[in-house]
Amino acid sequence: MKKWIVLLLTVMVVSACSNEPKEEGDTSITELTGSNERKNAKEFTISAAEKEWEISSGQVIEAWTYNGTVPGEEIRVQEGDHLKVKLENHLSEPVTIHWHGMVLPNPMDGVAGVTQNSVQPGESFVYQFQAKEAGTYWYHSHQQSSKQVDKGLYGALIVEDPEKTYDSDRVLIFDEWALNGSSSNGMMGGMMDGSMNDGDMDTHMSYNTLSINGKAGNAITPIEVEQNELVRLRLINAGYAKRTLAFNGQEYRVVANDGNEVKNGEKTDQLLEIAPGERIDVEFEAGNPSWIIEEAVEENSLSIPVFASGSSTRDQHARQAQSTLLSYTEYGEMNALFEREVTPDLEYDMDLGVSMGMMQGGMKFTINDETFPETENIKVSEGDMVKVNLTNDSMLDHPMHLHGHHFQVISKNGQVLENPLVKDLINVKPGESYEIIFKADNPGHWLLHCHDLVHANNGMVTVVKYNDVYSPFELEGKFDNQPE
Ligand SMILES: [Cu+2]
Repeated sequence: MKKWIVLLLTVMVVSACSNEPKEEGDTSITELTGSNERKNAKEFTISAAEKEWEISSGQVIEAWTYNGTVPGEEIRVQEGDHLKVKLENHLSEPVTIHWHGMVLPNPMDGVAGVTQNSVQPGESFVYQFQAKEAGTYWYHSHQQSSKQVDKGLYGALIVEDPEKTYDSDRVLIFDEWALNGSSSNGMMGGMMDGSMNDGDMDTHMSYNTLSINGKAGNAITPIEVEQNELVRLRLINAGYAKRTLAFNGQEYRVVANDGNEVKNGEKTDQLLEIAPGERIDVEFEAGNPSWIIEEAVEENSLSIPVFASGSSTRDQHARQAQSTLLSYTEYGEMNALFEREVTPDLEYDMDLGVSMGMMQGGMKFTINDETFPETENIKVSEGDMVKVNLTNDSMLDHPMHLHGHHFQVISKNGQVLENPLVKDLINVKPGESYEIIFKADNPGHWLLHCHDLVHANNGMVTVVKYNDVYSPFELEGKFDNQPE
């Protein structure tokens, strides 16, 4: 009797967790390499391990790190380089690395239970792929990512263009932490005085400390520039909450959006918003002797001093209020992937919702009222033009990220965009809708999910599945694969 129940339960668990069953003639995603070993590959070893990390003076956290630092060691290569990265796991829990924003072969995408098994403690995994397109990318664990990215398992991946438009560049990675004994400014202060913006209050209530490159408060490293230097800032949001940055009168241009070049953008000093998972590159000409970039919504929560070397006024930072927000849908020019009028082969509606549920924490984050893995998959055939209609009827932001492809934003709130906007993450705010379109030109199983990783962990994930390929990996199972 008991044995019978165990067997029944096992069958139920297996059928609930495994991917679509293999069909006759299907190809395993593990055969979709497209990137064989190269003799001249640039080699890196990334070691995941626990580390005490001093986030600010006297404040030490138990971080999970790639190569001992938060963020993890920066990986910087030239466009066209082949990479060979060995991930070694010295943690007590399984991990992976996902190469966020990179268009690469499916088995290299680093999603536990979808494109690989999670890398067990004491084991390693080798990622090999070509950095085909210059841009700002980042890497992070895609095993229990809501927990592991939060603990520090992320870093920058910079692919340099051989023809640089700038004199020097700096990478700024934003994150937030729940620390004991911090000041009540920042997130909590913002909530108290009502200055917090729409769509952002849910999962971040206890996150009271904002960081840049793993440092908070006075520990944040100032940006030192040369007079008249053209400086590129590569801004990456590795956190759960969007950042709104004030440049305090310093004019800048946006030059890349999710790693894709933006041309002919006007100089502006508007507020700049960066959603979770998003990457925005800006350039400015150093003229102002001393100024600050700061968080505009949560006052006094984050500031980065910028000063020209040799300047004697480095302690007097220019402040200049600005209240309008730069709109990416109405800024600059990008190379279109498709004609605006392209006819899709397939169309999917995705209604993004939030409801009280029976899951841990009480909140469910849904796609068409379902939570992962019960969400409907997006089934495509190679060559299809796929249109996805994203609608957010909830009160929270949902930064939706597609793996393995770029997409073009066709319209926002029913208004067709005049200039193409090419991204791999679009932050859908409360009440907004976007039509996005991508070409199914990279076979495999690819996640499309909310990059507020708490939302992903509580359901807001689906998978784009190419017909004729299958994944041999399963959720849960003996590798405890948990992509979200
Ligand atoms: Cu979300």
